[in-house]
This record gives sequence, structure tokens and C-alpha cells, in this order.
Amino acid sequence: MSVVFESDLGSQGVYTSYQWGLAAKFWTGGTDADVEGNWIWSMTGKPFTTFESWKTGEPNNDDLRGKEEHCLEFIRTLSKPWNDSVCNLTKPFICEKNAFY
Ligand SMILES: [Ca+2]
Ligand SMILES: [Ca+2]
Repeated sequence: MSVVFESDLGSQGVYTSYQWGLAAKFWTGGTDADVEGNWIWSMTGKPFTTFESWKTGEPNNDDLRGKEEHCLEFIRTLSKPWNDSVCNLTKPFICEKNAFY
């Protein structure tokens, strides 16, 4: 299961995971590959309605080299960490699981 960020709390949780060796950039489960500009979570098919955290100027659907961008990348070092990126790039990814406290 790819990760779904449904709240700022979930986003903050990823920041704190850095101490365990998380990569600077990685894939999440968001995409607008089906309909340009219509962002959904690929696992659920649900749109981004409750929480979004795009980097300034993003999503721009342009890698500045002529390719469109349809997959949601998380850039851990930014306070607004979301960027659309080219889907066939190789990046690490994180997964979501239930936790008990
Ligand atoms: Ca796009
Ligand atoms: Ca982009």
C-alpha cells in the first residue's frame, strides 16, 4: 500500500521519520495520470480534498525537459513538500500501515 497523506499530522510524521534514514525525495500514492489536474490517491481513488501541501508553484506538470508530471513526490526537506514529478523516474517510496499506541 502506498502512503496517503490525509492530514498535516501524517505529513509531520514523515518528517520525524528522517532519523531512521528516510530518503530526501520519495514517491507517495498520489497521481493525476487519468485526468490532468484531477489529483487522486491511487489506492483509494479518492480526490485530494481534506489536505494538500504543494510546494510553491506546484503542481506544474512540467519537468522543464518536455515531459509531463503525473505522480506525487514528497520532498522531505520542504515545509510544503509536495511536487508533481515524472512517473517513470526511479525513487524510493514509503508504505502505510496501521499502528497501535
Ligand atoms: Ca499532471
Ligand atoms: Ca513539478
